[in-house]
Amino acid sequence: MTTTTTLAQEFIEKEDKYGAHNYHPLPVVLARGEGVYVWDVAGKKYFDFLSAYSSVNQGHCHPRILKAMTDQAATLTLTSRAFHNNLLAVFEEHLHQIFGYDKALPMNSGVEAVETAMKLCRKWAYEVKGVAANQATIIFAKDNFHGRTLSVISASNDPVSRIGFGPYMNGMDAVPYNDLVALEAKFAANPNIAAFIVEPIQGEAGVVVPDADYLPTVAKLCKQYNVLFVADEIQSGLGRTGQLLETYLDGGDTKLRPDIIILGKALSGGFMPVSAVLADDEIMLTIKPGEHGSTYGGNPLACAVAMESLKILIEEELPQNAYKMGKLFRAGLEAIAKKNSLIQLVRGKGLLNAIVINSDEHSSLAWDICMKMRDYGLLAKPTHGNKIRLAPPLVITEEQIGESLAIIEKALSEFS
Ligand code: IF1
Repeated sequence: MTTTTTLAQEFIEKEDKYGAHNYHPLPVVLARGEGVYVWDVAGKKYFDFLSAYSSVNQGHCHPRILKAMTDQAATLTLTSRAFHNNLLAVFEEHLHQIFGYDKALPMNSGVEAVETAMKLCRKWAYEVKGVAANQATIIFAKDNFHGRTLSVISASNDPVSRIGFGPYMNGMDAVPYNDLVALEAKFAANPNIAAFIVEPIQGEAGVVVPDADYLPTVAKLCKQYNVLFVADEIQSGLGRTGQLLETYLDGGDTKLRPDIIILGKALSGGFMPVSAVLADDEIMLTIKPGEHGSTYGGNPLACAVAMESLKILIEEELPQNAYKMGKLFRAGLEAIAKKNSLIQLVRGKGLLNAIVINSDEHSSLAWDICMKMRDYGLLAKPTHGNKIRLAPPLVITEEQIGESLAIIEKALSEFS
């Protein structure tokens, strides 16, 4: 038996009546969040194993971000970029100190930052690489997810994101993910390639971790063919996978330095849309005054929130916690998988994980399991039919991992 209270049902029906039907949410209506927990309108408490798609890495309503936000909201929120504000410079310097790129370009949503990176890549191709006007090509990986704008869905091969929204933008091409031979073949065949834009781990595709040599070789091939290596770390970055950026590849000598890094989501710890593109001068300075921007990009409120969000990640050692808790969590899932054949596969890194359910992509089983987990107090969402993403806030403790595994096991046991 599933339980959706009457009060929740009222909100769901009203949203259905007055809101666009561009989502199909799990039937739960949330009203409050704190740390790893959220509460619904009836006061029922849940573990949040989605973290707003890796945005609330710092935990819901982190008190330090709340304070930074309310202090700044009472002081100055928006100036536009027609004038300077006294936080943008500090935020940009902060990004430089943490990530080591010459410059940052702040935007709001993730997809805007992806668009910004694409514009930088094209400009760089024309002004630095010497590609003839309007000939630049950007390569993407198949099964990518980079957002919802027309140009970004032009680079998508997901029919649901794409079909019915044509005509699509030119100047893009795709290669299978985790396929270095295909990538090099593209690079060798076309001298007009500006960039390869890739997710270090494919999120929407169901948490696909590429082979260990994939990203290092991508970096090498990009250098060899004078192509920009662009990492969309919007979901994989900021501690989620057990390190500050997934392209750090567990540190040491293997640490990569993509030409462009795209950040979003957890950059504001879930408080507001804040994104940023990081690059060195050779790339960033190809865009001149007036050529790109956004009314809200770099607003002082966003700068205050983002700086505090970054400080928390580092000071609370959240990437390290994600690494440790992720290991424990996957070991627990593997143990459940040994007893319960419904889990076909456990995959992921840090606290970006997924289980593949032993059913075909069109069965409702993964959805039904998520409904059961909901009833037992844990929220997760199926993706691509038979995969369930499991990605709690990075502040989760060992004890909470244990409790969560017990809920997952109990829910699964009712289907086997
Ligand atoms: C939705 C997915 C996750 C992203 C990467 C850019 C963006 C995203 C790597 C755009 C956004 C989203 C958006 C959200 C669902 C979610 C998602 F399942 F669709 F793929 F996280 F896995 N690059 N990811 O993952 O960022 O413009 O949304 O701020 O509802 O569409 P945005």
